[in-house]
This record gives sequence, C-alpha cells and structure tokens, in this order.
Amino acid sequence: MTVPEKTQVGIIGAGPAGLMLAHLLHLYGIESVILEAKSEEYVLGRVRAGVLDNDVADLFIATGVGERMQKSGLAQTRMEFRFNGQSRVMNWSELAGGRRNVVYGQQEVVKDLIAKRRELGGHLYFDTPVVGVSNLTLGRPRISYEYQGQTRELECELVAGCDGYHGVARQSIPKTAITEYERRYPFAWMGILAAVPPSREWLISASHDRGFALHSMRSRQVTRLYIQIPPEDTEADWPDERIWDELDIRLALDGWTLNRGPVFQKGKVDLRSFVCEPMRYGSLFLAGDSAHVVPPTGGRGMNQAISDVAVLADAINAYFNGSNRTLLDRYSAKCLRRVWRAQYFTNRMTGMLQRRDFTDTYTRRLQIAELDLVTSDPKAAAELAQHYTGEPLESDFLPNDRKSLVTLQTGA
Ligand code: RFL
Ligand code: PHB
Repeated sequence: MTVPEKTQVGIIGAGPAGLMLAHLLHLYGIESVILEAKSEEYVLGRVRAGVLDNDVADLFIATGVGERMQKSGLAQTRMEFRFNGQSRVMNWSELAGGRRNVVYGQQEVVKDLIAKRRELGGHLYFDTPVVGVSNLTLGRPRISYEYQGQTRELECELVAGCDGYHGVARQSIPKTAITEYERRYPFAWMGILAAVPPSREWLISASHDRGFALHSMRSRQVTRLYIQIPPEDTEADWPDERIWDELDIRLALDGWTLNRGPVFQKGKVDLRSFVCEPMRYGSLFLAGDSAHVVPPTGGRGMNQAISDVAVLADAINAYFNGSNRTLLDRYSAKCLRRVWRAQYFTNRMTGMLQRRDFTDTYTRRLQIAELDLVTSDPKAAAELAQHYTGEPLESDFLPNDRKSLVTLQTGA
C-alpha cells in the first residue's frame, strides 16, 4: 500500500499519542495518515508505561478500544509506601472519590490501537521516517518522509507531531518561536520484567536510605520492578542477582518476601523533565512526549499523551466539521495547564522518593517527614491521591457526570 499524497491530518509517530489521535479523528469522520520511523515489530516490543489513569481507561472504553483492557487490566485502588522500615497502604479510591488506576501495559495499548487501525483500514505506515515539516505558517503544510528508499511528501491541512522527545516535529519549529524548559536528574532507573506473580496486589514505592525501589506489575503472572541507580551505570553493572538482592534490601518489610522469577526483559531508564511552550506552531500541533516529558515516578507520561490528543481531536473536529478554529487556538494553553500540574506532581514524587545526594542527611529527614505527612494526614493524602489518579479528562467522547466506565474483575 503506498502512502497517499494528501490527507486532512498528517500524524508523525505511532506511539500511544499518534495512534489514539488517528482513532479519535476516524470517529469524527476525519482522514489521517500516520508515518512511523520504526518497524511494527520494534514499536510493539517497546516496553514502557504500565499504569492508566481512571479517565484514560474510560476513554478507551468509550471509544471502542478498551475491550482487551476490560478483560485483562488490573484495577488499582491502593498503593503502598515503604520508608524507615514502615509500610503505609493508601486507599486511592477512597481518597479520590472512587477514582482508581488500571494496570495495563503501554505495549498492550499500542497493540490494541494498531489492531483497530488495521480493522478500520486506516493509513498507518511503519519504516517511514519523517525528515522534516515545512510550510507551517503559509498555506498547506508538507511532511517530508523516506519510504522504500525514496524521499516523498505528504500534503496536509494540519500536522500532529506525536513523535516523542527525540522526534523531528519540534525540531522543525524555529527556536525563536518556542521556549524549552528542562531538568535532568543525577540518577537513573534499572527496570526488569520477571515471569513471577506480583508479591502484592498493588504498587509499592519504597524510599530507602540506599535509594528508591518500585514494585509494579503487568499481569497476575508478570512483575515489573525498578531500582534507582547511578546515572553512569549500565546493564552490565546490574546482573539479575544484584538487582534482586538490592530490591530485597530496599523493599524489606517484616513478614513479607519478594517473589523472584526469571527476568525476561531489562533496561535502563534515563530521567528527564521537559516542557516546550507553546505546543503549537502554525498548523503544527505537538502532543505527548514531543512537547513534554516527566520522570516515570508517578506514572504520568502516557496519560498526558492521551489527554493531549483527546483535547486535540475535539479541536480538530470543531475546525473541520464546525468551521470553528477557536478550540485549535486554545489547544496549547489548555493542555499546558494540565501539563505543568503533572510536572509539579512528578517532581514532587521524585523529590520525595529518590535520593539525590547520599551525604545530605538533612534532606533525607525531610523526605521521611513528607512521606509520613502524605500517608497519615487526610488532606495531604487526598491531594496526592487526586494527582496520582489523574486530572479529570476533558473529551467530547466522555459524558460529564459519569461513573467510571471500566468494570474490572481483578486487582487491588
Ligand atoms: P512515544 O511513545 O515516544 O512515540 C513516539 C513515536 O514517534 C516515532 N518517531 C518518528 N516517527 C516518524 N518519523 C520520525 N522522525 C520519528 N521520530 C520518532 C517513534 O519511533 C515512536 O514510535 O511518544 P507518545 O506517543 O507521546 O507517548 C508517550 C509515552 O510513550 C511515554 O510518556 C510513557 O511511556 C511514559 N511512562 C509512563 N507513562 C504513564 O502514563 N504511566 C506509566 O506508568 C509510565 N511508566 C514511562 C513509564 C516511561 C518509561 N520509559 C522507558 C521512559 C515507565 C518507563 C520505564
Ligand atoms: C510501571 O509499571 O512501569 C510503572 C508504574 C508506576 C510508575 C512508573 C512505572 O510510577
């Protein structure tokens, strides 16, 4: 199948943002073409996020891509913090008015969205790297891409840059037209997937004197675990036994043991905070990681990406089907308000849970004081739960006064 020469919306990138945008536009009767640099196999194999916000899970159901998630997603109503040898289990659902999260891997989300594009005969092209975007402020924009050894162009009315932090969409905007805010962290994470049932039904975040550790999961049979490591360390520095031993120390709790099992995936994760303002330049709209990145502490990144495209799809619909460009003009400001709240929340979680300077005992005491406060004071706990289960998602596909649409039979 060759790539068409023209479309209404050209989408760069087949991650969660690009794939979900194409799906929502299809429901609005708007044509799009997705161009993805990597192969389908690579995209399907990329291990990343694992936790969906309450409303993001609802949006999948409301738009007909939540069937598998309903069957195998694990509801998360609780979360545990461990620090100073203590355990505090928080009931997110009670604290956040019935909201909860859903454990369902990003790989599964991407798989479901690709399957939906195929089922509906959508235009989705892998191994098709975009090399530039032009004509963004004059007439119809053009996306240049490589396909089967040739450089070609796709003419569009609007372009969605859903190509992640390293993509070309943001780089096609003149530096003088945007402001970039960035923070790097003096630590990284090592993450593993292990073929062993989770050791608790819920997520455990441990802030230990030796550093952070996280117990998460992908299913009833697969545990996802992370530890904070020095940024210069590589996978070779962390053989499986060393990771398990460190997890045992950091997650230690009397009467509890961490289940060990075969590690079938391992990877280092660099931590970064980043925001690009505005998220628009002419007819180019940035969405997801191309416009903003958060450290994984707090599980926000993919949820932010889906929230962006929900807002963008409604705005594009108003433009094509209502001849109204007001929502497109408001897109960036509307998203950035939520984006900065997520930056605030993830920075707070990162600061509270991870060790920055191991000689700084004063800051360590402050971390413990904050952990104690947020896990015991009802108001502080409710605020954290509200952030963790995500901001209410605005989308024309979601009724305003709804009970959660997701009914899951499993989970905590
Ligand atoms: P993606 O997923 O990076 O997809 C961008 C796509 O664009 C393609 N691309 C190009 N295509 C064409 N031409 C070019 N020139 C291109 N350049 C790039 C890429 O190949 C890719 O397919 O961005 P998107 O869609 O914005 O989605 C963002 C999420 O992937 C990301 O925010 C999350 O994974 C972050 N994250 C988490 N988010 C959550 O909401 N909950 C979590 O629990 C959570 N855990 C995590 C995470 C991220 C992690 N890592 C590895 C950074 C855990 C980890 C370990
Ligand atoms: C994950 O399961 O990969 C995960 C969960 C929560 C986080 C980060 C990652 O905060």
